[in-house]
Amino acid sequence: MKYQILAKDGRAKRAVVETVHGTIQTPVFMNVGTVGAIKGAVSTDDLRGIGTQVELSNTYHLHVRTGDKLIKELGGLHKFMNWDRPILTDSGGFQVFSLAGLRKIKEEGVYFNSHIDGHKIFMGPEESMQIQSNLGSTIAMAFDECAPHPCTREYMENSVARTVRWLERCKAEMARLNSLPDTVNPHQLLFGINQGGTFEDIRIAHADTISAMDCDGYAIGGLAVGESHEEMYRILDVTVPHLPENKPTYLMGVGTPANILESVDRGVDFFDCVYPTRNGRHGHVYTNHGKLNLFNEQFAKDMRPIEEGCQCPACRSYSRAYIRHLLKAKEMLGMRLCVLHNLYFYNTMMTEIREAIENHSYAEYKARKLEGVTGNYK
Ligand code: PRF
Ligand code: ZN
Repeated sequence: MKYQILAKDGRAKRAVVETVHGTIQTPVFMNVGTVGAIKGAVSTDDLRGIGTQVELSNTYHLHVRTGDKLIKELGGLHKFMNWDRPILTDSGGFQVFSLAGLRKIKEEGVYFNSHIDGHKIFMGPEESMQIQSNLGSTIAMAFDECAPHPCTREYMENSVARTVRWLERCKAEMARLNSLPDTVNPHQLLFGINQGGTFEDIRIAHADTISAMDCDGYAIGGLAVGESHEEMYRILDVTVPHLPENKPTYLMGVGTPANILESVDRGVDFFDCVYPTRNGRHGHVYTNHGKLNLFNEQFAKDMRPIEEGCQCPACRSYSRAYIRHLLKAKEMLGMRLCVLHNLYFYNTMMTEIREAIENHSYAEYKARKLEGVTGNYK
């Protein structure tokens, strides 16, 4: 992997990442396709059309349904879902904590019940790496614990210490898997994950420790889990300077357009979030004049596109009135068009962000965009 910073504007970084599956221009918003599909009947052809650079899938979900062994047998996740650009897989740690029923965290890993049929599963660092290796993703995430928020200082110290030991095991297992003769992607990259909740000193000590462990990139986990936006920005302010500047920095599960604009300004260059897809499925669409709810009566006779001038597949062909009608009639096309518009909105915002950093006009761009996205639609 090669990471090259092309421009900086304040703390904002504009970089390129070269991978075996092609180049990633950062800052980037990864489009979430949990089970190897973007929810809302969005195809990989659609993704290519709306400028998606990286698709994100989940280790845990693909393991419990269909199974990583079968996907490996069929040639890996890229071939299976017909996507040849980069894929990042999350390690399962977070999904196990947020989804699975009864679970027990031990030194060796996590024991939990499947959210599909309740059967007992064990996942530790080695299992997570093996599953991600079977999927053959471009970037694998380390197996971590995203501690509950809030939790005691003592809980957090123990959790973070274990996450460090888990990262050592992830690294060793990944090295072993990448050297096997039948590995789907022998160049698979590994990103470590910083934890520590809102305890600044724990965050910093953990960032220093994992930075010395020479991962391909570093994520900041354990944020956007219930703390305020101000707390999240404060943690980014103190943590990002303790992660290597010459490697990707990924803020997991974030966020709103405003969260992304603020985090780019603090040196983050990878993002992912379910908001554009989840909101789209509920008829909530992003515009530069605030978010609108297409279920509202006010759009019943509105023949304008969701956003004037938007080049997405929804806005190029359909009106708010028609999409509202589809949503009300529970026609799948309604959801699909809203999701496509929202992903296009996010992807396009990232393009604007990259241009603004290159032009050293990020501060002006951010102020203008923030005003638009947080504004109330009239
Ligand atoms: N860890 C992992 N995935 C995640 C998170 C985390 O802390 C978060 C927290 N926002 C989202 N996704 N492995
Ligand atoms: Zn649009």
